[in-house]
Amino acid sequence: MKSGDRKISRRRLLGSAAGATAGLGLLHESIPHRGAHDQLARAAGEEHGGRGGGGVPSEAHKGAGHRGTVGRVDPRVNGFDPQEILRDYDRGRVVREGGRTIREFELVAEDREIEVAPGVKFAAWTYNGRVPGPTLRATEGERVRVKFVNGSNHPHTIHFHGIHRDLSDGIPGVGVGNIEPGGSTTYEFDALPFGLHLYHCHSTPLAEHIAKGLYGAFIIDPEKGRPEADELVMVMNGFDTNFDLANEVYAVNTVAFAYHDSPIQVKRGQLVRMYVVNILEFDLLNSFHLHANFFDYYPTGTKREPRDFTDTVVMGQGERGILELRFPFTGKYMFHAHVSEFADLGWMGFFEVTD
Ligand SMILES: [Cu+2]
Repeated sequence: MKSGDRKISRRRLLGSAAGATAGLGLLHESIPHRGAHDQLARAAGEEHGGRGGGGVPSEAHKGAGHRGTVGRVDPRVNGFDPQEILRDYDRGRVVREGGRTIREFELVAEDREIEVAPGVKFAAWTYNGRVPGPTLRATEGERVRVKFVNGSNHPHTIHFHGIHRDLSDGIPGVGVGNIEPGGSTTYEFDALPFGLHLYHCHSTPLAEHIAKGLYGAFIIDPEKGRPEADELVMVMNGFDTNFDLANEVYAVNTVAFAYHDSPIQVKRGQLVRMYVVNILEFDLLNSFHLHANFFDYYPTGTKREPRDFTDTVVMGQGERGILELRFPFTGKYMFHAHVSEFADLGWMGFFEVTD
């Protein structure tokens, strides 16, 4: 292979079927991730050292023993905390009109610099100042009314996944179309079907408007509800920090290694329900793998019966699903993208299970 072939760009790989087939082996090397690798892996050396003797070190359940970052992202600087995003649901304001329940939400687009890994700043576009935007939650059959205010310097929309009229679809050129800076509109539709959906900006260039941070999870609960559980929202995302149309940082809920540094606390034996959304841009696939356990998997959450009993799910862009499980043992259990490169670049964390 000529050395010049190695400079093939990720965009060109994806743009050509023949190139993609021939180039899959090249993909990893051709992604300009080196700088971020070095930056994110700096801490790895110390944690891996000094345990050559075999046997389980006494601190095995305390230390992660895996690469992470030097330092932490201060949630006060970002104005949002991945730990809180996990269990933070916006159920809107309920009003009754003509015998119907209406849920009113308000989303404001805002340009805002956020920190996605310690010292790694990203000029984000946000809904309500956070990435991902608020997790909106309604019940099947209710009316949803979303007031959208564009406080950003760019035109934006909100496009909801679901079943609704074209006029409420939130895309340029249909209905109210793009909302200009300083403008506002209201989207209204019925909450259908029940399941796990998402919302995101649909202005062009589309990949940029999504990758900058304008997205969030949208849960429609079945009318009869779901069994009581500890419910967690995980939006799998990534950040192109050097404008090369590829991600340098990967995460769940935006901050690289957030749940590596502060494991998600869950109780042994309790039903845990994860709402997992893949909103990654620039990479065709993402995945979710859990260690030492299996889960029931409900793709898009639209059926009452699980499709799979597995420990790994692969998701394309915009795919999402509900994962249900119980942890039978106490301890620390890793979860990460089984696209292993993403795990090294931030998409890795732990559950800490206690009695
Ligand atoms: Cu936008």
